[in-house]
Amino acid sequence: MYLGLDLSTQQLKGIVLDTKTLEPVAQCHVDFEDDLPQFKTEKGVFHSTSVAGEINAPVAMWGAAVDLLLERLAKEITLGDITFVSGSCQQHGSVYLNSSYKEGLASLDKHKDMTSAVSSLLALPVSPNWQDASTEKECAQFEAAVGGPEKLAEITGSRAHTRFTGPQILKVKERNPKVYAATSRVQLISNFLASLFAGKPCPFDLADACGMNLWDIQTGQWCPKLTDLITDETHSVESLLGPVETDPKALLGSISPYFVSKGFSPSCQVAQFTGDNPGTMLALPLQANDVIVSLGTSTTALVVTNKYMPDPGYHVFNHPMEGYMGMLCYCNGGLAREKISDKLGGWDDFNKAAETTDTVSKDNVYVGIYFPLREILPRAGPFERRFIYNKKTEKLSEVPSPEESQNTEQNTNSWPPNMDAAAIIQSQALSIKMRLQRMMHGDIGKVYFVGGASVNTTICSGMSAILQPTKGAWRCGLEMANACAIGSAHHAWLCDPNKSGQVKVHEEEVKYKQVDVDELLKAFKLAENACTDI
Ligand code: XUL
Repeated sequence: MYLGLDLSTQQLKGIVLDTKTLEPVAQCHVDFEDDLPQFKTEKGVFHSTSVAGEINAPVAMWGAAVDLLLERLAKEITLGDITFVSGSCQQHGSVYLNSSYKEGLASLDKHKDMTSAVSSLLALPVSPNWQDASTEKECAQFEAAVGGPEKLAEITGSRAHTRFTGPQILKVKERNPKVYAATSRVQLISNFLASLFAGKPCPFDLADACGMNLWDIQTGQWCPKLTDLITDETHSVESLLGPVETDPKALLGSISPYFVSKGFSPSCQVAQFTGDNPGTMLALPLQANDVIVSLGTSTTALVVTNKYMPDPGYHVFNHPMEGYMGMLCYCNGGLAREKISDKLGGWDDFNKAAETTDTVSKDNVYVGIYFPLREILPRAGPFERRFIYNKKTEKLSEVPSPEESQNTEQNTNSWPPNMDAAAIIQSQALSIKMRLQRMMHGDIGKVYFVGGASVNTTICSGMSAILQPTKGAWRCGLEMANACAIGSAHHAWLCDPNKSGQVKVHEEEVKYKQVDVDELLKAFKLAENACTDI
């Protein structure tokens, strides 16, 4: 059996697949807030009360979660039947290891549990979380070091982002020098978790290293101008970061004795662990230009690309197997739609409104932009803004919301109350379409909808009408709520030299109506420009 792990913000999930059929035989999860209340996190993290935007997670909690997950899995399967293990972990978070980490990793089995074993390895008990926004100053230093955001994106695949690991390490170096002095090695969450399973320090995974703002994607090396920011006379690049494994199928070794004592076979092999977004790419059999739209709390669009086309407006990583992947990450996804649904009276009314309202009329195009949180793509908000574009004059005018409008009589310049449902679905998809066009060569192939809101056919149809995939739109439903854990189990399978079987997708085609995408894109671009402050 293959074990795939997903260490996400709020949970640790494990899925076990049969080696022949690749169908799930067991799945379990541990919820950090509910199952591990002793760590006192709120949805898996701590929000600092003293440093603005600082968000951390306790590292030992993940050790406790591993023990509990395996205890739960052992009730459903024989752990000794697992032949390969892999994992996908929340991206960007860094783990600061102390000077005895090598011996510590080699002797995890001396500890009675993984909580104390993990604690014994750390120079800093917490890991900066991807939701952290406390490193604006360090981001400016990163962009300045190479000559601006475009240049940084060209080198590392992304402009500087507060959650990215390089700016986070610089923050520890500059604002917490005692911890930095006590740190011998910094890992990502992915190679840290892999190191626990392998019982030795593991290299970075290539795809996940691209989320650090430190790795030069084209030369395949750490970028010296950037690593110079975080190293000093006692922390060389080699000792602080260590190597990056560039072969995604390279195995890390046999599972550590700690896990053998829990019932694993000593011959169980540890494959590389990667980030959750690269891991999700392996859940489905994607071809170049196929897109995964993950509809969760946030929305992410993931695409397989053959060509490296960096831009400060999105992320490019090495694909977890070969080539590249592009990623768009929006924080206004599910919650923004839910706000409109609440206003319209619930999901049935939202869906009906979306299905029965046209955003393109004979004269006008209606575009709404809904950012209840400050958005990453583009950096704008928080606000809700509504625009009407006149097709003849090609002019855009901003209009008040139906609630603000004094105008009780509907006229050509007012926003119909039911318009918001269709407009939010479309503007989220238009933003993806516009940015994908810059990132991809050619048209979108297949679109797969995964994540919680992929069960809503109206949302999937509305988005598909904008994305217009040439090879169809597909919904993978609730099964793919676990896409990330499934992706890591597939990674384990890909690394098995004796593998058989093939990935099967239980997909359902999404039907959609034709809309005038060109007019909508024209209006959307003008509306987004009117809203963007940077
Ligand atoms: C991606 C990102 C999140 C995390 C947590 O850049 O920050 O998707 O990986 O899921």
